[in-house]
Amino acid sequence: MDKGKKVIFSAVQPSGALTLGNYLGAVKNWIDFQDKYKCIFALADLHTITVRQNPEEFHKNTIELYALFLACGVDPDKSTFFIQSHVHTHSELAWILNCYTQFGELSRMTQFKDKSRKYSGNINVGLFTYPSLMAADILLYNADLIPVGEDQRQHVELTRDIAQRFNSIYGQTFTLPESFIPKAGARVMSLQKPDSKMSKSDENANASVFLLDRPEDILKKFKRAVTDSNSEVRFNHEQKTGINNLINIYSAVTDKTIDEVEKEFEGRGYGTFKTSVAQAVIEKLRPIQDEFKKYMSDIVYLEEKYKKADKTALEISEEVLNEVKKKVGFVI
Ligand code: ATP
Ligand code: LTN
Repeated sequence: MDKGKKVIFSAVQPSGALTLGNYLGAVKNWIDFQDKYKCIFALADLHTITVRQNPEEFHKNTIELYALFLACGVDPDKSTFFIQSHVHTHSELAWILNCYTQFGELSRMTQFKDKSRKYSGNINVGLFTYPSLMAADILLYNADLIPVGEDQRQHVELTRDIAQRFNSIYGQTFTLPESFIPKAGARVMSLQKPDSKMSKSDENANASVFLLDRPEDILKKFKRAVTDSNSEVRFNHEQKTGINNLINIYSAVTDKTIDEVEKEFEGRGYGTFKTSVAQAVIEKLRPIQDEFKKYMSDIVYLEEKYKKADKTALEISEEVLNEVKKKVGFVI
């Protein structure tokens, strides 16, 4: 590993097509980090099976997502971009960390509570221990910074607690990670229910904009976006209205500040604004969609890139796992 450079780690689950929320909250920042830091990224496919998947779709989503990340600008020659289930150290450290994570801590995780409600017929143990696997992902690379959306902050904090606990029992072993949460785009909300976050597994097709959506569908979704009965394009700090979400999206996509956006649309009404947001998103996504098609037509290239990254990830993480095992007292 490059000594001296801070380590960035992040992952996304291949649980469906990426949304604009995933892009603005996570992926966009990954790209910006690549030149300055040692970047390690993963497709968190072991996390994905905490919710029941259709095998063919899950398989297809994983390959497509790998291609989509490259299309978004993840450079496999600059960053290590691997598939979590290909690197056995993750499951192994996750088990060990389970034994240093308290039942009470996991019970307090809001994602667990939300998902238990959403998938009430399948509240499996994996869903419960999801954060210890995520902690393993992070700690295996001694990552310093974790770029994620707001919803993952709690999991990164728990990772710090677990690392600290382990270090205090066995001596300095793990680096304590910090989350990196972008200002604009940290929490992109559903276009239909602006009080919940935009999510790739939302059943309402109009609620989420997907990176591979056709321009006409993107326009339709923004035109139908739920807003309040006012008409002034102003950020309302007291209420989490749909208009706040649209302003946020426009600001993140165009790199303009909220003030600049308000000025640009002064006296122009919600209708015009919705069309402009759609247009800005369409233009942002066009080159990504073109690149995606190119990568998908060369599966051999994709395979070559993830296999190389899997190998690098294994080499780095095995060292950390062995140190942990030694400290705990395993015969190795
Ligand atoms: P699922 O619907 O399967 O739970 P998801 O859309 O919530 O998926 P994840 O795979 O859990 O997406 O998250 C991938 C990354 O995208 C994480 O860093 C997460 O914080 C970020 N993210 C997810 N949804 C949003 C959102 N609406 N706004 C900003 N960032 C988001
Ligand atoms: N739980 C994350 C995905 C994820 C992750 C990680 C993110 C799995 N392991 C490690 C950052 C670091 C999510 O996207 N919901």
